[in-house]
Amino acid sequence: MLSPHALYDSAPPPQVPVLDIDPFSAAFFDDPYPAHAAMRDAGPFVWLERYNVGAVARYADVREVLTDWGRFSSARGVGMEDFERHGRFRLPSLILEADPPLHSRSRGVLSRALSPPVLKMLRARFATEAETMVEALAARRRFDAIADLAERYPLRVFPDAMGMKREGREKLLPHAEMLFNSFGPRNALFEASRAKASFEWIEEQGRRENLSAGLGLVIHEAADRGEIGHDEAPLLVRALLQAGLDTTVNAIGATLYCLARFPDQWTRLREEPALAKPAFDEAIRFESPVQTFFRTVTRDTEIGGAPVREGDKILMMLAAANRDPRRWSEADRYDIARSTTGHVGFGSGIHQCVGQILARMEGELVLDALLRRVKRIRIAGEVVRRHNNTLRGLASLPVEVEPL
Ligand code: 4IA
Repeated sequence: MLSPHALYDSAPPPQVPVLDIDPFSAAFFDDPYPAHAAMRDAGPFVWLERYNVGAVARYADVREVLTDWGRFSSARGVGMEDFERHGRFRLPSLILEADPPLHSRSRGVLSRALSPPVLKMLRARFATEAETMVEALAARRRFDAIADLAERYPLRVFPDAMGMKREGREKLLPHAEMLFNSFGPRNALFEASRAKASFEWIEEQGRRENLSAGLGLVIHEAADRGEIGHDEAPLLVRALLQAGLDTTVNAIGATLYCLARFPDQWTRLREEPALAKPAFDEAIRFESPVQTFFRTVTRDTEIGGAPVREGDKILMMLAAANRDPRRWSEADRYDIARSTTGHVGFGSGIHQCVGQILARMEGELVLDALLRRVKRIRIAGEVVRRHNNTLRGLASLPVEVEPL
């Protein structure tokens, strides 16, 4: 059945399995795992008839699409809309929605802005904030692991690190909510979040006069050196503001949800606190805070022997790849001691998350602080899921902790 939000009317390519799955529906968000398995088992390349887009869900094929930017382009948008057919509803990102050579130049600037020596200077402040926050929460015993920690911690450290002005910071998460919904269809979820945010506001935040010392100004300084245009700097600051907050919120949220749900893994982590970083990465594999992204096919080709046509959109099921039993043993088990190398929760190839060192630093510091203050974590109320076309996470996770 065709969705009222479908943007394409192309027929499925011959011999490609056609599925009636809607990866942007409430039922899917509540339990995506049976649908992930159905998509993986149907074949290497499948067709989603509700939207008339292709999809890959097996690890090997998701990796293939992620790592071949020549055949699978980002420049026509990584959401369901094709910039060439549907126009641009906002200024495209100079990094996310670009191919080489434009992408490479943007990427160079952002990876220098987020390089290990820069992040090392942030680490002490990030650690102190994690300690202070967790100390107060441990004393309270009962709190909401999402609102009071997974959201509050990145909101405390990230806008400051960017050098963002104080006024309007409460708009960052509603903006991200809309942005990540906008990669899917124009469904009710997107419309509701659009009513609460604006694209103009985020663009202004990247302008030099709205920034003080921090990562944002580092990007403007790259423009002073001629590495990028002065008109491009605000858009690259926007990229970090859009990509750097809600993702870490949901990654930290996923980690806390895993450790509260699987107490044996919390015990294991207490025995070996050096597993904090792997525990965070395994939560990203297990929950995949960023569930999906699209590419646009640049020329007729094939995936796993199936015909793939120029101009079609392909949905990459990152979350399904991260639990593909063809790649992972006991894929549905959260295991902090496993090797998570190769998970696609941060993507793969030239677009792989440029902020992953910063994200891992935040995750590790929150866990370090918890390990120093907390003996046990248990779920102490109703777990409420948050629905978003791209992000997977919770709206509420009431917990009770036993302080050390
Ligand atoms: C950008 C994939 C997600 C984390 C992301 C969102 C926005 C941008 C980049 C990445 O605006 O460039």
